[in-house]
Amino acid sequence: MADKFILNELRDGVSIITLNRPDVLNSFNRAMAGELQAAIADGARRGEVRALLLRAEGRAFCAGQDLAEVAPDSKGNLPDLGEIVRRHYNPIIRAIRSIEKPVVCAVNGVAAGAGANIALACDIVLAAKEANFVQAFSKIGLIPDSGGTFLLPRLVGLARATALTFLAEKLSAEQAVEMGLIYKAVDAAALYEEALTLAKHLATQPTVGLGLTKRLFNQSFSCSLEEQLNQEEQCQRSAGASADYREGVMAFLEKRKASFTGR
Ligand code: T3D
Repeated sequence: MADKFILNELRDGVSIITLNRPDVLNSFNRAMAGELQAAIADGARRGEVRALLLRAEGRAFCAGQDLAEVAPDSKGNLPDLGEIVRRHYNPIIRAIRSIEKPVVCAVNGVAAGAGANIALACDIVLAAKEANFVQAFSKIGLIPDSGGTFLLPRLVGLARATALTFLAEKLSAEQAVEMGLIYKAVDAAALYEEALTLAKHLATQPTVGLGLTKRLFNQSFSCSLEEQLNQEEQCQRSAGASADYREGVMAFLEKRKASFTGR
């Protein structure tokens, strides 16, 4: 991995992935999208990675697509944005939602367009109180990609999802918490430490069970109750066969702190 626009550091079982194009508010060019895909794939592959933390350098979290890269050329020709979504953004959202490890996101400043929806795809989102979320797409005639049309109605309901995307107004971190869009708003100075502490904590937890829980949540909106109950049965069979279940139960009975290994 080039490690130019995305930094990736492993600390205490947490892959800390940093968006690193602060001069353009961490907006995505092609290389950065590829590097983020590679960093998440690396986290999925490596057994020592038990949780991921997505964060950003500078004053912004991410301003979405780098618009300089997709502007009309000198002849007025436009790039195929569907192809960009297919190659750059869809793989990122699929990777975040399908990795069966917890993904924490620390939103330090503005999260706009694909930048907002990449944050919202993460499992637990903390944001600085000064941060804000903008579904910026409609301002430039686009649709809310990067999972926006899937995630937003599920997170906040259709009425709010429609208003947020049609109006493209900035939503403060505290409003985002009130709407159920994100988990928590914290003081800016405490954001990184709090998010890292949370990710490190998750990395010590029974991550097989957490991963299976994520799998079940992913499918729950498109399954019937009957299908979901059947899936819970299967996933509980897997969770119940894990070393972490054995350890959790024995630790409880022996009145000691459990030591989970993610197996
Ligand atoms: O390929 C495809 O297009 C399909 C996929 C689309 C996915 C998308 O994400 S579409 C949405 C793209 N993003 C946007 O439309 C957001 C554009 N940016 C803004 O609306 C504002 O910059 C913000 C609300 C994010 C922040 O506003 P503010 O006032 O805090 O900062 P600013 O002054 O506007 O920006 C600071 C600099 O960053 C500025 O450069 P300069 O003047 O200092 O040289 C600005 O041009 C640059 N910048 C901000 N966003 C982008 C950007 N440069 C390139 N691309 C950007 N998205």
